[in-house]
Amino acid sequence: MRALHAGRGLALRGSPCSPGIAHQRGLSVSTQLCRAAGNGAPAPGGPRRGALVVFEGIDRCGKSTQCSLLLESLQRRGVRAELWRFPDRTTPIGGLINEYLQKKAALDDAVIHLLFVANRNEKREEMLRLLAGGTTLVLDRYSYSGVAYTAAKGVPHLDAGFCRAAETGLPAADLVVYLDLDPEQSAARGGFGSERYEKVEFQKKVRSQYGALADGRWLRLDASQPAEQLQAQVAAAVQRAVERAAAGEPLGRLWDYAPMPLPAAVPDVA
Ligand code: Z5A
Ligand code: MG
Repeated sequence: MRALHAGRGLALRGSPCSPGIAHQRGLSVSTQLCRAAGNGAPAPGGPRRGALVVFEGIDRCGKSTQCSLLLESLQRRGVRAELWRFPDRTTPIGGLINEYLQKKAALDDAVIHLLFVANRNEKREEMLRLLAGGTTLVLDRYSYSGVAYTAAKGVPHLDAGFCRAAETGLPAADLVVYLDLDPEQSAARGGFGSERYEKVEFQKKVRSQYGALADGRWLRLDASQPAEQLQAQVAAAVQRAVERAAAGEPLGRLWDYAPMPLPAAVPDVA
């Protein structure tokens, strides 16, 4: 299964005509897909914002499997969507994180934590621009991993409060799909054990941190169900989140869900 991860960190793009692709090629995002600055409500006659959907859970619980199935299902329904992974191992910061996770580099716990935070912040602007332009983003891990994994280390100065504060300024997910699985079961799935945090005892602590983070925007699913069964539940919940976002529900910020201003329209120079 690890072979699937050769491109870990690569933003898996959605429709080839998505604004992300245009941006990747150095083109500006079409004004048609952009929106005026505001509180998240759709501009009159303007595009509807996309939803921010995040998958979380311990190692090997099935996040990447569900993310891919969801992307296909959204695209089949004509929803413009992109799949991203955090950490994004393709950036220079992501490269350092990759070295750390693969145990090729040792880093202080605070330093690696802040690198994960920086890795999200280097994608923040693009994330907001795509959401504002109507693209739904499916994220394979995000800030919630940042809090759960570092807090699970039990380092006194890196508790959950510290970790949450470091995420300030990033958008909150409209929906967190939390795939809950017993670490013993996830370990039995194969491919478990090669990276730094892949130890059953540590994953148990991470699971407990996730339990403390969950709120009303989380959909907790029993990840021991067959993948197709899980996907049906995921798709239904995501559909509702996409509709709420399109109807003008403001994007919230971490951690209080106060409305987050979306970026102003990007001029079309293409
Ligand atoms: N980390 C952090 O510390 N701080 C941060 O801020 C962030 C991350 C963002 C990144 O790992 C590590 O970085 C992670 C947290 C930390 N460390 N750990 N642990 P990652 O995201 O690159 O990898 P992962 O999520 O930990 O593992 P994974 O291998 O990508 O697992 P997955 O995506 O959840 O599972 P999967 O690849 O979809 O499936 C795993 C296997 O189970 C595979 O053989 C599937 O065929 C099988 N599978 C999938 N679904 C099912 C079902 N439903 N039933 C049975 N079998 C299934
Ligand atoms: Mg994965």
